[in-house]
Amino acid sequence: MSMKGKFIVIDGGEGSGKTTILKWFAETPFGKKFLITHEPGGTKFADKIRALALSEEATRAPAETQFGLMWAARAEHLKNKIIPALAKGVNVISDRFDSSTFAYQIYGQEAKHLEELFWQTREVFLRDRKPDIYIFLDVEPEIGIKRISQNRKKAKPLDHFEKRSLDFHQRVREGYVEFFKTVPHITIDAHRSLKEVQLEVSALVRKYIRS
Ligand code: Z5A
Repeated sequence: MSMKGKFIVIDGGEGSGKTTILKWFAETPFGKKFLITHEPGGTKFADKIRALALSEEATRAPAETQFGLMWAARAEHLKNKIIPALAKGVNVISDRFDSSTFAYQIYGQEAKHLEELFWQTREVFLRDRKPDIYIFLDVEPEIGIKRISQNRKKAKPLDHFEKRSLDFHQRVREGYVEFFKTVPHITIDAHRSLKEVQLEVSALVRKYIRS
């Protein structure tokens, strides 16, 4: 089966702006042509797994549990939403993907023993459906956390990952840097104003889709 659509992932730590930027992008004339989706979740069943993974009860769940839940949700999302769109020639952008599992479970939750299993699972689950490019919105955890704790509390309560220590979020950032040594990616400096980051993301996507 030939895959015509391009598969782009946008990822980064807390408050890097992914969600805000994708919401804006989805409303632009260019953005309307994309399937914009997110993880964990993206389908009805994957959203149920998301609810489990982010529930209070999961606060103390070990990395192995979260690793399994995230990959289960991803398999659903990929098979039932992403692959059908790509096959129809639709370009897909996912807010978070396997880069988040590497950063949060293996680095954030300190489970380096899962690293080999991560790459094996990635090969078996994604096969020829690996993202074409990852856009990494890089921001210092201190700054990202400040953004979400100032602006987000009322609209959407913080989940148990967001409530973790600064050390956790620093490890997550290290995890992203490590992951991106292996896959095609573009790093964007997300310390700048939302407008600047937004315009850079949009220009990059445009350039990438045309190339
Ligand atoms: N998780 C995992 O552990 N393993 C996995 O495999 C996957 C996920 C896939 C839920 O994710 C959690 O699941 C997540 C990782 C874990 N844990 N946490 N935390 P989610 O995607 O549902 O939630 P999130 O990504 O953390 O939150 P978010 O709302 O999507 O945040 P964001 O995209 O990073 O930021 P934002 O909502 O766009 O922006 C936050 C605020 O900052 C907002 O008020 C903006 O206006 C402001 N902002 C953003 N950019 C700027 C700039 N440049 N300047 C000033 N202010 C800004």
